[in-house]
Amino acid sequence: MRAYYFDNLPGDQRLPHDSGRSLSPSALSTLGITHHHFPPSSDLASVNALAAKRNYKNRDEIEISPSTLPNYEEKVKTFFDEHLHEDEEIRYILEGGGYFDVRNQGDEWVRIALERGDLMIMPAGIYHRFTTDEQNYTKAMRLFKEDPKWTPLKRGGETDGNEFRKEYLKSRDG
Ligand code: KMT
Ligand code: NI
Repeated sequence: MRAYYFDNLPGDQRLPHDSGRSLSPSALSTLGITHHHFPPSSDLASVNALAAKRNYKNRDEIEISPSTLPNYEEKVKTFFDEHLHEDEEIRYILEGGGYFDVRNQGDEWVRIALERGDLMIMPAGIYHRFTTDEQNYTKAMRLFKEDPKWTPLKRGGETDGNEFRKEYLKSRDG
């Protein structure tokens, strides 16, 4: 995992867009984001323990690649639409990699580059987007609580007033 400010330059979303300015894990944690690294082959037990501790009962696996996901190019653009969820989301990268971009306190994009074995916990209500990288391959486990409310809500006037958004800002900014 590496976190850095997005460069905001034009170009394919799958390019690194690395401004060269990094973010520390503690800066990420002020956004409510937690990261772990569990090598997939040896360490699914650690993922299971984390899921059990947080009361996560469901999971699925998604393989995002041109050969496995119908309408790949279209889907990848959809994942890259800025949105929030009304539920915490856990993403565990099993193969390949990808980028999650999240908004910081100043509404700037922070890019989180995830690789095989990276597990990220993102709070409900944070504005974010996802893209594959130049490998065009992300195999990820998505972990859900009992009653997942993980539908993406596209950022717009209404989402700013969303109760989960307001909760998130309260916990982030005090
Ligand atoms: C999201 O919330 O944007 C996603 O779950 C993207 C696909 S999972 C790597
Ligand atoms: Ni999302």
